Amino acid sequence: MSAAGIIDSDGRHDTIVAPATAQAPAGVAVVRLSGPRALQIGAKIGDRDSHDLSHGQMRFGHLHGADGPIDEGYVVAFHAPRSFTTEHVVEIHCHGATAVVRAICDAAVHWGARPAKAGEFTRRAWLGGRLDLVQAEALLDLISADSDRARQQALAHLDGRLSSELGSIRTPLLSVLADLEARLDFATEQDVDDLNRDQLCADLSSLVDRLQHLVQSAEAGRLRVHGLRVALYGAPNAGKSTLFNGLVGSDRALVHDQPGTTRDHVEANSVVDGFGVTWVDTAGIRETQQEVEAAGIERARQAAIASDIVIWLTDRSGPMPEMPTPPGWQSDSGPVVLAYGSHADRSAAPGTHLHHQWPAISALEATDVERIRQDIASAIRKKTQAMGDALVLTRARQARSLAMAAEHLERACQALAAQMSLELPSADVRDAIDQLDEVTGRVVPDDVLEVIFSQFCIGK
Ligand SMILES: Nc1nc2c(ncn2[C@@H]2O[C@H](COP(=O)(O)OP(=O)(O)O)[C@@H](O)[C@H]2O)c(=O)[nH]1
Ligand SMILES: [Mg+2]
Repeated sequence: MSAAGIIDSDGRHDTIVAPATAQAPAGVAVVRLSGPRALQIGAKIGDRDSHDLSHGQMRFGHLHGADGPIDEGYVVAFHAPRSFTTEHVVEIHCHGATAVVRAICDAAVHWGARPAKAGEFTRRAWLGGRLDLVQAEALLDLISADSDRARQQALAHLDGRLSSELGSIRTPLLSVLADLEARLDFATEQDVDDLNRDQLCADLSSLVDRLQHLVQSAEAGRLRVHGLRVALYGAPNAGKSTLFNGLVGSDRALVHDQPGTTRDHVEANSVVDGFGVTWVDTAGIRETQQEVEAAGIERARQAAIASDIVIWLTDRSGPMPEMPTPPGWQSDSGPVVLAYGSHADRSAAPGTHLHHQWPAISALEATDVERIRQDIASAIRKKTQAMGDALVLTRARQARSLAMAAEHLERACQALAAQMSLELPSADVRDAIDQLDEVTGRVVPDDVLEVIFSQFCIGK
């Protein structure tokens, strides 16, 4: 359970190596080494004496492997503990050819390093006390940020704002626990009775409020970091694929006047108002005997359920078909549904009249597409109103733990109010602290750690 307990099942005293930059032809790539032998191995590759690798100094020269020169480039060392991992770290800046990067990694392995596992550099930074777990997760979010909101949110957590809020909840809990334990261990009946249970309950309740405020912010935080899914939904030929292409800004989905063209759903990403949006085009909903189309329609329903916002299109000029209603559209927990009447540029089909219940749009008109994008932006703003500040949770893991911490504290209050033995509130306060510690990583089960660090790629 403890940090100390996991140090060495995977050989923390090994020196690890991995490319720190993405593997693709590029002007420059960086290979990173960390561990006790990093300086010696880096010096071998840089073909110089390890004393020569002073902290933070870039050294230019040939880069060598066991079989001779590989490239020319820079070697820079960061001496423990003044490095990202708090160990000796060496970075080798070489040309970004995959063959060069591979040869440098091979050379490092030849001289005693081993290839790093996913997230292992960050894991060592955490073990070295450089980051807590909230910050390690923020780093992961920053590395994969594809919108401004995601980047700003990750940076706020990397700065430690959430960690310090959790710390300011933990500190008073520790004194409450110490007080309760002292009374249990050493006190006479008289001392126990001295306890101002009402005051203690009031203090705990204000901490519960702060925890619950954080838990409620988790939905907004998720949208900020991971973005939203917006699904297009409706009958065949409503113009979903045309609108999808307009929103995405390229001809990603096939458009055809034959109904039932879109069968599998098609996804594309863009940014709306600083938020990452995944647009999902889906198969038109209708009764069908065709097995493949029916499977597509089932996927469309699933996509609508799994989305945050549904754009529901109906051809306002056509004979009104049975309107395929998006699943869960009127439930509180379901997606926000924005309905439009499409084909606004057309007159009504013979024998029918135009349907006026929805805002009229033409998927072929750039101004209408822009208007829908604006509607989406305000729907996103409404969904994320709660998050004026950076103090939001960004992971389900964090929300679960803090909700449990709040529950423990509520139980502690109930036990205090009911004049029960102090052992009960004491155990609950301790459990609440454990939950906080699991979020920041002071105490964290190994399997949770595995999940967190395995989300990183190799070299991070
Ligand atoms: N006049 C007009 N035609 C449209 C409009 N939107 C789509 N279409 C046409 O309607 C047909 C079906 O469009 P498509 O986007 O494939 O519909 P989907 O089945 O809902 O994906 C195609 O021929 C489109 O060019 C529109 O707003 N106005
Ligand atoms: Mg389509």
